[in-house]
Amino acid sequence: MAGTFKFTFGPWNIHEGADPFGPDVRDSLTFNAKLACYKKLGFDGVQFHDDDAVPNLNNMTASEIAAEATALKKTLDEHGLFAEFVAPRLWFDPRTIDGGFTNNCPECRAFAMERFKKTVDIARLLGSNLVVLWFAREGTYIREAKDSRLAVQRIAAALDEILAYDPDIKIAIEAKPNEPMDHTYIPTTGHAMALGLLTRDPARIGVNIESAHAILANLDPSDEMGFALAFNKLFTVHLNDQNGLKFDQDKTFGGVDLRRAFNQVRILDKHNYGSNGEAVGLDVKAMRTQKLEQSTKHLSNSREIFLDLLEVSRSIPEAVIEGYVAERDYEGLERFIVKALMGK
Ligand code: XLS
Ligand code: MG
Repeated sequence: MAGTFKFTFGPWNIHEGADPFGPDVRDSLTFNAKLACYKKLGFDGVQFHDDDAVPNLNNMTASEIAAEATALKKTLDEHGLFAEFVAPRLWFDPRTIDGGFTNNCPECRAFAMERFKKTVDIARLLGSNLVVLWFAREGTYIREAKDSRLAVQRIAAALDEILAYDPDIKIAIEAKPNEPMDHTYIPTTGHAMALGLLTRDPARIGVNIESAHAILANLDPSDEMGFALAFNKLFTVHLNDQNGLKFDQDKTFGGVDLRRAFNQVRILDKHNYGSNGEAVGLDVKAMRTQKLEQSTKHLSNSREIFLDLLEVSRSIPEAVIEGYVAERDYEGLERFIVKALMGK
């Protein structure tokens, strides 16, 4: 049990509370006001979308983007924060209405590729060699709209082009089975890892496992993590929670199923997660009902729940678990674990 844990989140995790059925309910915090929250909430680093880092990047030249990213790196240094990764926001622009790399329109695909390259440039200037790729609109509402074989080949070609573009960049694919699409291509960790095999350097393709996304695929997040760990491909995580098969909730880590959260903490800790610099990202969303003054609690709570579960996990003598396992007494083991979780 030797994980080393540093915590990160993205500026989008402090938000105004709009949902598809209603507008903002909280005032916006400026980016600098958000940055000032990180250390206070117990966090060490920042996750970025490309336009969180350089707003308006579509209308800027390469040197303007570089100047802004360089200035941001200085600001991060002043706050004592590091940039964990940058992710291209490929789901907002009119040109990505039907996806980025799988778009049926060639000019739109070219836009996605250019944007992804800018994301890589920004990451490097922020001192990170990691980009995260969540596939968002790379999927279909109806199957006939795209050819699924061609779509996967196009995504692989895009990854391959990025690997060639920067020889040190690593790509963490964040798989999610649905939302906003009916079905998204590359819906699970296994798909993401297999996709890497179609590129020039599979070693630089890994995954970002989000708890809620695994749950939406009806899979157990800790087993997904174990799968990626077995291939040394767990480049980062997005911990949160999810109450069943519905819209992506991004609930506070451990807020729905404490034992499922416990097992995620445990598998990470058991296999020295963090020893190669990996961070624990918390992709959580405040409830719309939270007042502005309390709208960062989901972040500090998620981190504290992680650390509480770590304490529980580390307090459990391995020999006791091994004893139950040796007897094949899994009913006994179940009672023992539930007691530990209840502090008994
Ligand atoms: C959406 C994803 C997204 C990524 C970052 O479901 O969780 O927020 O984490 O691009
Ligand atoms: Mg996420």
